[in-house]
Amino acid sequence: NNTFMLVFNLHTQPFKKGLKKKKKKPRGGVERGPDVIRAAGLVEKLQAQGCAVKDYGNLSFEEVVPDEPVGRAKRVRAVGGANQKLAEAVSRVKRDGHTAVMLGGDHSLAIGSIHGHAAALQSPLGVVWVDAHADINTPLTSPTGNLHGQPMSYLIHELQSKIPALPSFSWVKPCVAAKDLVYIGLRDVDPEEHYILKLLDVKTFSMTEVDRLGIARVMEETCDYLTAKVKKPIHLSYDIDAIDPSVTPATGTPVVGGLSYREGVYITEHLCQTGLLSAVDMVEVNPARGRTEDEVQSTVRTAVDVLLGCFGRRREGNHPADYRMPEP
Ligand code: 6HN
Ligand code: MN
Ligand code: MN
Ligand code: MN
Repeated sequence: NNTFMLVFNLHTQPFKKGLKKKKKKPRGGVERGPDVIRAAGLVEKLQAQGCAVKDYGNLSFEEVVPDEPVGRAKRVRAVGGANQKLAEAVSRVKRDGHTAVMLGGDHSLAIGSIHGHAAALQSPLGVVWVDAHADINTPLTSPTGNLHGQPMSYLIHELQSKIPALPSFSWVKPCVAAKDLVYIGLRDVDPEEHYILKLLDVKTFSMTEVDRLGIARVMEETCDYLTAKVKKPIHLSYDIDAIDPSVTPATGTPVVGGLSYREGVYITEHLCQTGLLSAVDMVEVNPARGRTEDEVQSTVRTAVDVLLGCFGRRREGNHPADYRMPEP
């Protein structure tokens, strides 16, 4: 059966100042995503559906102090160094022939995750980016300086000339062609990002297209588009904020009008059936952003169900291939 590896934890956003001062016990930020996803039983549930899982544990990263902003870009050295480590780990896992699952942490981990995945392949990969956001700001277009809004810009060949040299980023080489990227779920795209998407003619299924076409057609077109010439391995980068905040509120940058739970799960059921899914990021689950325990649990359970869908869970039901009914 399938063999999978888990799990990396990468948090690249600064710890919120003042968190410690609050009387309420701090619940941790986005760096606690992997542990709450584990606590929700991800590994056991994957095993129960027939997957061999190895949990590689959390990667640990060095704090870099000071890590002064470079232009507007924040925490560049920490994020660059952490992603280099992540890229090497992902490459190793891919070379061993496993499907890689990266748990975040925030979306800046896609730099190392996709880079490491691409480095291990002999051929190009396709990227399916499920997100309310395009995360394709360059360090120079970013309105916030947050690196979680920028990962795709470092990875796209066609943007290479627009990326300034940054400390701890010299190892990053573009590894994805603009035509091998598909977005699903967009609804909060910066003007500069919109310009980039149009300039590079990137395939996008914003929430408008999800409304117009329905998720089934969006997924058919996504896979037809990515596999038109050759069947490429697919890297799924899934930001939990793609799903509507009524379902997954515990995330850093929620945006109204998102995917339903059913659409969110359908995406993974469809990608699983292609047999091309080669690596998955699940990012931006932030337990500290849930206002109640129910909000946290709803977010985490949805993230787990999305991942189970990537690895064979079907809503019609499943049974092991060797199941035999008990004889009376
Ligand atoms: N995410 N476009 C904004 C920025 O800061 O560049 C928001 C990015 C949000 C990133 O969580 O997907
Ligand atoms: Mn984030
Ligand atoms: Mn994102
Ligand atoms: Mn997002």
